[in-house]
This record gives sequence, structure tokens and C-alpha cells, in this order.
Amino acid sequence: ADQPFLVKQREVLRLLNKVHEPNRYKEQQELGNAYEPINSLPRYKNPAPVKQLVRLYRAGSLLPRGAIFTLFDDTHREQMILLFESLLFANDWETFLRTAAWARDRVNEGQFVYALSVAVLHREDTRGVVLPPPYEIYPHLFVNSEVIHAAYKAKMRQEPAVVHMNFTGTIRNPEQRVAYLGEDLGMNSHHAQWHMDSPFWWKEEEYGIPKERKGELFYYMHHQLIARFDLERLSNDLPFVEPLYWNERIKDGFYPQTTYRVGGEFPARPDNFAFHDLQNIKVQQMIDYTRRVREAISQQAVITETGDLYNISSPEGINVLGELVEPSTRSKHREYYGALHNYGHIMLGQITDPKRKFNMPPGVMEHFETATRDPAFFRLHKYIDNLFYEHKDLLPRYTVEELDLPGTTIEEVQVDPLETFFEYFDVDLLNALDDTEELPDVSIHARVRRLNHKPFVFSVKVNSDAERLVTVRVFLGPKYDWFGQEIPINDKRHYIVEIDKFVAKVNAGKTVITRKSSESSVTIPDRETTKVLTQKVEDAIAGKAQLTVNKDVRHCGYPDRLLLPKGRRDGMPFTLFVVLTDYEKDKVNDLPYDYDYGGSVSYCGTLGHRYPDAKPMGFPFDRRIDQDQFFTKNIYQRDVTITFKGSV
Ligand code: CUO
Repeated sequence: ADQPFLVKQREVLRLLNKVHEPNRYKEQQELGNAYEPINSLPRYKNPAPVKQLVRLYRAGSLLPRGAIFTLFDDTHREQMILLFESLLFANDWETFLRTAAWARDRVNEGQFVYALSVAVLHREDTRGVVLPPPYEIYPHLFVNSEVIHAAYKAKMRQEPAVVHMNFTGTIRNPEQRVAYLGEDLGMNSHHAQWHMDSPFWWKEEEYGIPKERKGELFYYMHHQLIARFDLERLSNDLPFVEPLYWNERIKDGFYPQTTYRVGGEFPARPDNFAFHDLQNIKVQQMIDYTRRVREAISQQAVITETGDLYNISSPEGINVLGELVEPSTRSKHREYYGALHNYGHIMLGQITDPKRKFNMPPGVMEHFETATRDPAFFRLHKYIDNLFYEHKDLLPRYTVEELDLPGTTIEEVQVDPLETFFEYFDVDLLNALDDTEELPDVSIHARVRRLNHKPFVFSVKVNSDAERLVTVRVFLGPKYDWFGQEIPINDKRHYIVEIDKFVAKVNAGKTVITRKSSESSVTIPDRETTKVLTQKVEDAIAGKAQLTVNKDVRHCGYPDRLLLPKGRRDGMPFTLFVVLTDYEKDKVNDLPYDYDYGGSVSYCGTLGHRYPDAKPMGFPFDRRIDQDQFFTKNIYQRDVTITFKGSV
């Protein structure tokens, strides 16, 4: 790699090193101290944000360092956006670095990490720069209090340590059986990174960076998270998730047993707790928003800010609904339809201190890094998802013409035995502990249990009347429900998870397409640790080793370990689906057909290209299915068994 890129990679790592402490890198610190953004306004494409940021800083109105940052707080977020825009609008790398170095010790560290990360992900000149995994930048959000206390003890004693971490709760809480998913580090970092790639506060026109189909991706990625959670529930003898509702009590409480670095424990919610009016969001408001969204769905049109009706009966309607419900800055009418989803996070996050009487810190639902820990996360999202399906179910079924790929038949699908197991993983807690003058850092890790599966290969035997490029869409769904009844396909489609999607060439006659689980378009491998990454960069800069740079590197992506649901010890039957469609019709970008965009397009889309599939996300399972005419010859289903091989 070229030296300048390596320098960028090194500087970003330094900026994010121990963000809670003053910058340890003297050069960067001096660079920041010497910089006066206000005297450098011509260095920014749009100087307004940086001007405003400095004004707030000088007035002492910024969120102080050490305070808890949440994206859901309007003021916190607006300030973070000012910094993000200052970084995005910096005309060149030099200005970017100076601005970041200046902000590093002056702006709240939570805001800083967020703004810097989103800027690095979106600037052209930082493409390929790898960010450290979020669980190493701020471990407090990912491990529980017990681990943090033990880590402190180890540091005091100056003894390297590996601290075992258990999932939250006890076996008396049935929800704990699936805590391994909601508390999975990879799951939580995928979710956090997803929201950095697709921020709800994104201003497409101002930034000049389009986020095409963002509303649809919001629906689809979250739908898939719930479907995956449901398959884990089924694997553990739990029924599918029930949606919550604003005027109903939330049956299951949640005790996060997690601590902020400063600011105390995350608030807990007892069983059977009801929603409460907050100072600025009322329960009745949520009910009204819901009614209006449902009205829009049943009329297949939303009311815009100018009072016009905007049709949502086309396949693109889901995108408009996604933008409306999340909502994004592109909501057709923010005031009328409100902010169902974002407010839902806040309502749950503040449920135990709605009047702010006790000044409790934000709940787990108020950070994307921690939200899936609370089982109510999946209940909120199922409720949102059901709205999306009210809409999808009004669309016509796919016709045989839309489903079929004439001349192409799948004759057989073979797959290796599917086996899952638990393994240990060690998280570096270096950043969790405060620096002290007297005590040098010692190596301290949290040892967590996590689900994994044996790598597998599947092969699809295709018979075609001509050479053609086909999109291969692979899905997995449950076979039986919680009562042991076989699930009809039209119900099953709600619980079907995407396993892979890729383009392959078939010849005239027979072709066998093979594919490895590691190649899945849904997942990314384990993130590189800060330590390893830093070492690699230092070695490359010193000329001791080469560093391969992947300009398409993705931080968003479901963890490859979780590609398969756990299944059961005695083998659990699932249905595997393979669907072939015509790549010439699916094609969107002018890139080679086997280009992988960094490897996790299914749930994360791309950075810098259009979503590389013209079909509605989740096709063909996103609409109602008529069993009798669904299975054209290019759509194949078979039973597979997932066997859980045991615990560590
Ligand atoms: Cu990802 Cu609700 O949007 O958590």
C-alpha cells in the first residue's frame, strides 16, 4: 500500500485510542492544540457546521467530556452532526486530520467516536481505512459490570487476567436461553455499524452522498434480525416473538447488569411494566402515529407535508414507508406520522424514569450498540415489522412470469452436514480501564461464549437451455412451529432468513454451482483486533511487512459465526430454499457480475454504489404466497437438519 494510506490508517487508530483519556500521541495533541478551525474556514466545502461547532465549544454549550452520549437525544445528536459535517466537509486529508485532532480532546468522546467513524466510512480519501471493533473502543457497552469490576481488580494487582462473562439473568428467566444472540458482540457491532452506514439523520442532498433504498433496507435488515431471533427461539423451545403495543404491559422485564464508564448502571425494567408518558413523548401520541401509518397503508397512500397524497402501492412503496416509520430526514410528513420507531427506542429506554425524577442514565434501547440485549428490542421491531407486512400483504402476489426463469431448472441441491456449537472468544478490555500514573496497563480480557458453526459448502445442480448469468438466492426457514405443526409456506415466509445471494454463470446443459458458507453475502468474518491492526500498520510503515488494503472493507455485516441458527442436539429440521433469477434483470451497477462490494451486501447494501439487486429485498418471500403456483422450476426447497454439537 502507498505510504499516505498507511499514515491515514495509523492516524485514525491513534485518534480512537483510549478516547476517554487525553490524546497520548503528543504529535496529534499538538496538532490539535495548534489548530484554529475558525481561522481555516476556506478549508471546508461548507464552513457553517465547523463555525457553529466552535461557537458552541467556546460558549461551553457542548456536551461535556465524560457525559453519556445518545444519538436519540436531539441536542447530543445535533452537536455530533456538526462535528461529522466538519469532518466530512474538510477539503483534504490534512484539514480532516487537524479538525479531528482538535475535536479529539475537546468534544465529548461518544460524539467524537460516532462522528469520526461515520466520516471515515463516507469520505472518499479514507476508503479502506479499518476502524477498531466497537467492543474494543468502548467495552462498557458490550460486557457486563461484573467483568469490568474484575478487570479493575486485575489491573490494581498488576496481573494479566481473563475474566469469564456470563449471559445476563438466570435460567429462571426463559428469555435468557436466547441471550447468546441478543448479547453477542458481533451482533451488536453489526447493528451499531449498520446504523453508521445508514444514519436516520443523513442529509443526502447536503452531503452529496445518496443512500438509495435506505428505508427499504431499514425494513429488511431489521426484519431479518427478528426472523433470525425467532429461529434461535425455536431452537430453544421458545415461541416466536410477540409484538408489543403502547397500551399493553411489557411482560418480560430486563436487568442489563451493565455499567456506564461514568454515570452508573444501565436502568433496569421490572416484569409487567407499562409504557409511561415522557416529558416530550406521550403514549397517546404513539397510538395516534400508529393509526395514521395504518391508515396510509390501507389507503396505499401517505399524506405529504403539502397535503398531497403520495402513492405507495408500487414496489417502491416500502422505501417510503421505511423512511416514514424510522423516520429518516426523508419522511414525507414528519409531524403527522411522527417518529414511531425512534420514539419507541426512547420510550423503552426511559420507561423506568419517565419524568426524569431520578436522573437515570439512558437505557440499553437508547444506543444501537446495546439495544438488542433487551428482548423488548425484538418486540418493538416486530411491531414495526408487522406494519411493513400490512403493506406488503396488500401488494399482488408475484405472478408465475415474475417467479419463473424459463429454460432453467434446479435439479438438486446438496449441502454438507450443518452443525453448530458454542466456543469461547476473548475481548480485549484495554480501553475499559482508566489510565493511572502509577499503574501501567496489563493484558485483561473478557472471555465470552458465542455461537459458531462448522464451515459448510452447498452445491446447486442446474439444467439450463442456454448459457446465462443467474442470481442465486439462498434462504433458510423453519419447518415446524413451536407446537410441532408444519408451517405452511405463506406463514413460513415471515421467518425465512437470507443465507446468501450471488451471481453465477450456468452453461447450456448441466452446471453444478458450488459455494462456501464463508462466502456468504450476509456476513463478515471476525473483526481485526486493534492490537493486531496497529501492529500490522506499524510493520508496514517500517517496511517490515506488506499491508493489503481492501478499499471495499465493510464494518457492517452479520457475524459469519451466526449464519446458521443453533438448531437442537437431536437435529432440528429446517427448510432450505434456492431461487434462481435472471441476472440481466437484477443487474443494477456497471461492475463485473462477481464483484462482491466488500462481502455483506444483503443486509448492509454497499458504500458508494447502488444496492446491487433490482428485486425487492427479500424477494420472493416478501409477498403473500400461493402455494400452488409458487414453486416454478427455478425455485427449489428441501429439508435440512441443523445439529447443535454442544457447549464449551
Ligand atoms: Cu436498528 Cu431500532 O433500529 O434498532
